[in-house]
Amino acid sequence: MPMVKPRARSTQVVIGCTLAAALLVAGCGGSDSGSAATTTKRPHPTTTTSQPAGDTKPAAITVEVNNMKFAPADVTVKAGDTVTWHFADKAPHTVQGIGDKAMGLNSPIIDKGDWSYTFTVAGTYRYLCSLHPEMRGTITVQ
Ligand SMILES: [Cu+2]
Repeated sequence: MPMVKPRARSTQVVIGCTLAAALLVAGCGGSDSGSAATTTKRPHPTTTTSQPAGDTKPAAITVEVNNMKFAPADVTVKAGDTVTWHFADKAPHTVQGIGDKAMGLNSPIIDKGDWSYTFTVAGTYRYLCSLHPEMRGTITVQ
């Protein structure tokens, strides 16, 4: 099978153009993609089972892991919600559940980055950092 050597120079040019295009897009991107508030008043009462948007949507909750602590340490979520731990400390940490109930809560050792867990069963989940057991938090799932 004949080997075709990639032409490094042209590849770099392509990457350069792509970056430039990306920067241009980012620079011009002024469109507000945030969730626009939907109309709250409806002239006609909506029928029965449809729930207002937002109530059933799983929430995204972030716990900051920094300065040797979880913040907020105590979080209350609904069943089905996903909690993301955002690791940004100088030291690596873990999220380690305490007791049988929280056994599934078991992150690797993370230096920087995110780790998420979706809570599907109601209850109280206590956890700590296995490297710094004084770092503790609680997730209450309703
Ligand atoms: Cu730690």
